[in-house]
Amino acid sequence: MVKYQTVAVIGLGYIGLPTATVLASRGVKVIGVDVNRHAVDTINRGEIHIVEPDLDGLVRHVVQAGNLLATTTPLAANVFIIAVPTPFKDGHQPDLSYIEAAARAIAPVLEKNNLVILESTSPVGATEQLANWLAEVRPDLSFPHQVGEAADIQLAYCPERVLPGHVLRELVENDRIIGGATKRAAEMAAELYGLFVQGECLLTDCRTAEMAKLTENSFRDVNIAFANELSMICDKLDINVWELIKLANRHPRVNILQPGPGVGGHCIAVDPWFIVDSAPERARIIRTAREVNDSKPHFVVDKVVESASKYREPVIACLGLAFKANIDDLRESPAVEIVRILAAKGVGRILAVEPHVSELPKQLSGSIELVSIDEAIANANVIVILVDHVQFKKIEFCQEASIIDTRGMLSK
Ligand code: SAJ
Repeated sequence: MVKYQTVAVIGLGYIGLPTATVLASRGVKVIGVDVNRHAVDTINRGEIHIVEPDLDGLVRHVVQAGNLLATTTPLAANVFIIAVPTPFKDGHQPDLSYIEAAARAIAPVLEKNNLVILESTSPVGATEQLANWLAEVRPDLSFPHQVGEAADIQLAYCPERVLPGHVLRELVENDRIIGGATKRAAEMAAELYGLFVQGECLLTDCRTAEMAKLTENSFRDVNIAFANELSMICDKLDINVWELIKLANRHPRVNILQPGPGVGGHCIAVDPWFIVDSAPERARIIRTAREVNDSKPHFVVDKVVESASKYREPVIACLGLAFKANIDDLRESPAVEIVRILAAKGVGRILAVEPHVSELPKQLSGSIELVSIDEAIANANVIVILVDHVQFKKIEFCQEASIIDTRGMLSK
């Protein structure tokens, strides 16, 4: 490892920080860049501003060893890895403004023979757009879309595919798709990822790599939508969907995923829209799956309203706010959405339980009370299981309360 003495990672969030840290742990000098001064200061103290198991110890180690330095402005490096968010705008169109800002920030320090890697989940064509933005600021340098292999600056698209909560293990063990703007770019990027990836590095072009990332998350979304649709059909037909799925999955070629209160997180609930936006008239199943999954929280709300109507003064305990079990992440969480709608409808007294947070998120402030498991169970006449956190599996539910189990926790 002599070629990549210095790597700059732009965006020190859930993906950028672990990537910077793992690279630094392999002896690479890493400059971590983030516009968030608080994040930069925290990392330079050897601490972290996000929740991810085991990351804190590794960050402390690489910062103390002098291999990771965080800053708010990019410095010169051999490789630049961009790992910034790509949310969507109104109308579900991808918002590439963070990538553009990253491009404009690194352009002034680019040097001949640099490699720029985009890791952010992006619509097809984003890497070429990135090259255009860089070329605009640096007409003195050549880029692959202008001169191909001979370009001064090489570009690659290498999507992350790690599961939150298991990031450090999956960063190393997962296979990695490496899309090069040129063959040379793909080979350069593969050499870099080869420093820490034990899985296989699979080389392709940028557009295929961009689409692969979107495809993986859409595959998951479509399959969860199938499970969620089944759960709503089974509710009507008075069939236990969890038992049904368990039985159907005994077929050697059937593998149905689990229904839930809806799909959350900032990936699976977002990425399929990038495909829909690129080919609206063709992406019919992908769009419908999004709509089915987005409709599930409303279905759950209707069930709660129906149950609550049996009580004069309903007290509703909502168990879990995170977007999935055993994490603290509330982003795009269907549980948060359900609790918010219930409160807005004034269905009753709402008690929320979330062992991973100490205060309610802004959108739930007001009449909702954040309480302990015991307090919720003791007072509720309607209990809604929204997340199957390990803490909830130990609860002894009283017979009298009405229970709405969106995760099938009690059926498994
Ligand atoms: N969910 C269900 N039923 C299931 C599985 C999941 O309702 O059977 C729900 C979860 O409760 C959650 C949502 O789907 O609300 C997403 O959870 P997840 O665990 O499936 O995925 P994420 O969002 O944590 O991470 C995904 C992963 N992608 C795939 O598995 C294809 C991860 O590998 C990606 O790196 C990540 O998105 C990303 O960053 O794109």
